[in-house]
Amino acid sequence: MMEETYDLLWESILDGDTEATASLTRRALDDGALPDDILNVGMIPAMAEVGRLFEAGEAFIPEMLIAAGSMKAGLAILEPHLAASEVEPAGTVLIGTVAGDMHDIGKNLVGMMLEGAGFQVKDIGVDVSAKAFADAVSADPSIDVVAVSAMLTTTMAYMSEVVSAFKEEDLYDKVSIIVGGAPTNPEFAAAIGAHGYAKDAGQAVRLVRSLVGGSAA
Ligand code: B1M
Repeated sequence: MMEETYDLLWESILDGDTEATASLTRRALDDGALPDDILNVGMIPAMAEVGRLFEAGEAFIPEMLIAAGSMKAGLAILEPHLAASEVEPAGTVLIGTVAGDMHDIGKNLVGMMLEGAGFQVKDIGVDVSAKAFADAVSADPSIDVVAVSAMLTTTMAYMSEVVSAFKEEDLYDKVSIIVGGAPTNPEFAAAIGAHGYAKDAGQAVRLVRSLVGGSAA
């Protein structure tokens, strides 16, 4: 029965049917589905399928955009359930997507999961320059970790400029810079001098916990 809801959810995201995505997400929650399952079984595979269709030349930018809109509608409903933590903030994470890159769903999800794990999250948005990342850290000494997202092979290279800016501004040893996003990998992270790499939102939470320590649940 839950499979049927997940199938419909998948379809609604591919169709860009925002209302259906929202109501199916609510239905799944009402029926007792775990927020993680709704996300990982119903939603993320739909975005992977949109990406596959785009690559195959069977979907185009408008289709990717409307699918993203639906996914966001579902995520907005899931958010309070993913971020249902009552622990004291164990650290502060600045998160953003690098310059030239507009993808924000993965970044938003990582931010939500970190909040759910008890961290304070400052989201600096998309298309963020190395200087803007560094300035944000200079302006807020409470930031412990900087999480940088990139979804394009063309923009991931820019992550090394973020690391360089932190070295130049003498911030590299004050915070941990961690990277993630589909084209990135641990070898790349190590090569550019990032302090860590996370494949997905769950790993990002574990990584931040290991870097910051503290008692976040
Ligand atoms: Co774009 N796009 N897109 N797109 N888009 C991809 C990424 C692509 C793989 C599609 C494809 O060809 N199969 C491809 C990149 C190819 C490449 O570089 N190798 C691509 C392309 C080419 C483009 C354009 C260049 C297309 C064009 O104009 N010709 C263009 C670029 C625009 C720009 O940014 N300058 C473009 C535009 C767009 C839209 C704006 C239409 C839209 C984005 C809307 C939005 O985000 N608000 C869009 C979408 C929706 C996608 C796909 C279909 C879905 C992305 C997504 O939201 N996934 C994507 C295909 C795909 O991913 N299979 C694709 C769901 C999300 C939950 O997963 O983002 O991977 P993800 O995040 C994960 C992990 O990666 C990780 O954790 C997250 C949660 O588990 N993670 C982190 C992410 N950030 C992290 C940070 C961390 C840690 C983990 O910090 C430590």
